[in-house]
Amino acid sequence: MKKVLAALVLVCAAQAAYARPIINDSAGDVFTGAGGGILDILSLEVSDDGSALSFKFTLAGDVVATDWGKYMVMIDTVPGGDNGGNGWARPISWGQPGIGAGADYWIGSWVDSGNGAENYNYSGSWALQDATYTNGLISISKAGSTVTISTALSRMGLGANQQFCFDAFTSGGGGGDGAIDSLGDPGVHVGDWGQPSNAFPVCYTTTPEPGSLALLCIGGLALIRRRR
Ligand SMILES: [Ca+2]
Ligand SMILES: [Ca+2]
Ligand SMILES: [Ca+2]
Repeated sequence: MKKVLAALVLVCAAQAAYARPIINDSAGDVFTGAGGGILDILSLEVSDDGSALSFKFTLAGDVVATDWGKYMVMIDTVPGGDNGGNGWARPISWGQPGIGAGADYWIGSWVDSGNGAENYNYSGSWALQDATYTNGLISISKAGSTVTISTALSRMGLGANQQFCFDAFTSGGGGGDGAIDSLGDPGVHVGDWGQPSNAFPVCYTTTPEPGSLALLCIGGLALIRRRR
């Protein structure tokens, strides 16, 4: 019985871990103090419930008080893709060695002018597929020092229990501004506004088949109760 319980605890803990991984980044790893911390990523929380996928940035500054920052996510879901550019044509590349590497999706967002977000897909060239101001299949909100972007797993061609890799960035309002902070890079990522850079990928696995582990947890707990 103890073994069953131990296994159940592990499974349920795994389910909880799937739900909300938080990836931390260094504080102060930006070349400029412009914006009072809005360009400095402290952490990013990725989560999905089997259909909706969200990225929640926590910054070192107040994005409501100072709202000119840009928040972006570069995503690699399948072999191939763009290894040298992105949907906003900023000087930011996936830049990973090896066959098949390359960005497939690019989320770009802003928190001024009423907030907005776009999701681009790469297939030979970058094309806008979703935007807050067109089909509404992507959304964004901000509060205090957080920015949350939500879309659907299906809009990234993803399903249950699939791994994808990504990096998240901050930038300024200039079209040539690069990645001032990179979630995956603990050091100062660029030394100037327009300096080009490559992603430091981190990976995430979507939740297993909807509810399967949750059902196992509930079923297991019921079983234990009955036996007691
Ligand atoms: Ca940082
Ligand atoms: Ca790819
Ligand atoms: Ca960083």
